[in-house]
Amino acid sequence: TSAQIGVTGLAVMGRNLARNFARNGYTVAVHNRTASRMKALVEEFGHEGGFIGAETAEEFVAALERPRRLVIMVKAGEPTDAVIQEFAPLLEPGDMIIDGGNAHFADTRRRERELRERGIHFVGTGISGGEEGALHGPSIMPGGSVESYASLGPMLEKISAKAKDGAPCVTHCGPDGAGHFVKMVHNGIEYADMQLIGEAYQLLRDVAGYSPAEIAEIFRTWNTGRLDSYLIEITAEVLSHVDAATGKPFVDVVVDQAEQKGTGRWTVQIALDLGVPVSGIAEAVFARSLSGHAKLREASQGLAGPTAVPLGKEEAAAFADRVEQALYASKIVSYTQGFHEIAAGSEEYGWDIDLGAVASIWRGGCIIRAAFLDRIRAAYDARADLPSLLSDETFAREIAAAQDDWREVLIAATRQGVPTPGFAAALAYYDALRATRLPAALTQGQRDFFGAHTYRRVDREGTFHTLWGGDRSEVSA
Ligand code: NBP
Repeated sequence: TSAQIGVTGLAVMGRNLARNFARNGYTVAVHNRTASRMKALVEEFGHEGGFIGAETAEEFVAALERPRRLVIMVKAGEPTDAVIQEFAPLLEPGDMIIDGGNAHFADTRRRERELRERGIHFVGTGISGGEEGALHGPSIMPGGSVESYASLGPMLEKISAKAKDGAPCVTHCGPDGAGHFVKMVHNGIEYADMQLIGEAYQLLRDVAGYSPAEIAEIFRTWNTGRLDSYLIEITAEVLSHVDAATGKPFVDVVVDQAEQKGTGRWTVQIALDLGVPVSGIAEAVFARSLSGHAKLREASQGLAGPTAVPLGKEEAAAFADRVEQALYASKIVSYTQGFHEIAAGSEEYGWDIDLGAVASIWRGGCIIRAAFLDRIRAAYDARADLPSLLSDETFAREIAAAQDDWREVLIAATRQGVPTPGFAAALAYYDALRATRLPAALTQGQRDFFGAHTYRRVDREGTFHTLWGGDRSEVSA
């Protein structure tokens, strides 16, 4: 017998992905640099389905039916290149290498180009959902050739998460690096979502005066409404958890320094290159890095500012409702910014990414799965060339209804000295987009003054420069 698919790299992700394929009836060849991991997998889970354990690269490749489908699940970066170099010489034209790691899309583009020259399809694939997702059904974002998707698509659809309407959470995002790009922005949006939830928590705690257990209940209630999502659900779980050793709320015994692995940072770096304002995602990345600057924070403990005075009971409940509005409005803005980045990447690299399909495959399996994504899909289905999610009538109407509360929450936060960079960046983005005039006109004037960078006028075609150092007359530039 031969295997329909092979997985090399059998740490948590690869092992669970291999089991997922096997549980869905596929025969899976399994391989790992250190063979003991492979043996442990076959020993422990061999009963779950058809596994073919391979100790060497040659055995592994020989076990695969042709054209071969070979999934790499190793640590992203150099290990991925090392594995490609090991296997590519053993493959034949038409074979497929699927990289399911968290690769940078630029690396994926390079690898795809190099392998294409040898006739091998390289399918950079974003996989979200952590180890549980890998086992029970992740959200899958493959790039690569249309041809490779014709062969792989049905298998990926089988092992993927399914949305509530039964649709598989996988779509061919576009050629070469499109899948990893979409996964990168997914993670950026995840950062923003988490930051906004964190700010909502802090406001409910410091301004409203609720305990973590009470806030958990509030999040549980929110989770039955339009904020229904995995992240809100787990937030309630984390907040209601009590530390066994001290009896204190778990959230109070954890060091408040957030870590990151880099995909959020990439989202912002690439957005800067593409000229896309993802201020909400950027604030989320910066908020994590600020939290980690322990010495800087220590040195700043004496700085002046108000001490938050918690509200009374009735006011607190009303305030919590306002925070829900602010959170929802800010969330719409984060997704608006994230989808703008995907649209810009798609344009820059000629990927032709279907934004509605992306929203659709994030509805299940992944960390940002949420009822809300149905609405985003509907917005793009109604109008594929939607200039921005904020141009969608439904979202615009919801923000219109939320904006007074959104502003009130930020006023309260500012007055009480509670940092809310995510909420504030989202509102600033919204107000800047709405503005009929921006101070960018002044910026242009300054640039023309110090650098003769020229400007355009509102009333005439052309480019102009004012002779600032002379008689200040205007000349055509
Ligand atoms: P790790 O990222 O911890 O990688 C461990 C695996 O890489 C092991 O199988 C290891 O083999 C192999 N490996 C390394 Br390290 N260097 C190698 C080399 N030079 N040649 C061959 N193999 C090498 O595993 P993971 O947490 O399962 O993640 C796998 C991929 O999935 C990563 O790219 C990750 O970013 C991505 N991802 C992870 C998650 C998650 O929740 N963990 C979610 C989504 C995506 P060994 O056993 O011989 O050391």
